[in-house]
Amino acid sequence: MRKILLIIALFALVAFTACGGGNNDGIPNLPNLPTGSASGPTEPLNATVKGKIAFEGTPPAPSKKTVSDPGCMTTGVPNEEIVVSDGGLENVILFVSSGHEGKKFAEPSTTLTLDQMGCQYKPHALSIQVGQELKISNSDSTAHNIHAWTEVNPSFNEPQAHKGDVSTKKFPKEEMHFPIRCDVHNWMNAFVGVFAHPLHTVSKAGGAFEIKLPAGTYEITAVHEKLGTQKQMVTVAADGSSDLNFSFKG
Ligand SMILES: [Cu+2]
Repeated sequence: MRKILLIIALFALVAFTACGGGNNDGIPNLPNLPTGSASGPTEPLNATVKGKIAFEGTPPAPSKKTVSDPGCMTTGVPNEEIVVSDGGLENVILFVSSGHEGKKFAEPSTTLTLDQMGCQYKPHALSIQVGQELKISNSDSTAHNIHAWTEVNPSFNEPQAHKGDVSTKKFPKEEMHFPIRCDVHNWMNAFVGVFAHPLHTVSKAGGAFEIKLPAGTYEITAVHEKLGTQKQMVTVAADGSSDLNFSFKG
């Protein structure tokens, strides 16, 4: 009897460990939506939703992490958790979270890049389509490793020991969101969202963003790695443009 209880306890422990309980910042993963199931022609992305992610409050003073590795070619890297420029919040991932169901979209045809340069990931935040190529490279004269802390997609953890090392990855499932980290330099991380459609982007300088999409009414979700998630509805006509603004409190 004692042996059986021990086995049950072990199974429970394994199940608990395997579940994980979502991302460590409390943002749940998206459900795994089927991809490529819609039939007919692909949707023209002939409408635009654009706007600004405002940052409310006092932006944090830019802090720098002291770097001792000479291969980083820098003595300090900026903290990228909250990046504010011109009153706008950068590195917010924006995506269509409803309204796109049943629409068929073109397969991704471009390759995105994630470079390790100056012992930082560039870009810090990126959004990518399921099946789209991501070229991850090392531009530094030091050893990095690329460690994807996925929960839905297959994880990977590979050394990139030399300048010029390149690895190309694809993500088979939607996942919002996961970090890619370098275990050698513990401040290095990138923040990645994978979507089954091309209706997503990342806010840039000044918090500006633009998403190309088909005409329709959509729920747009905006996610920041530290400041949480917001959702808003927007309607846009074919060949038209609609403004949409968010505001995150620091
Ligand atoms: Cu590194």
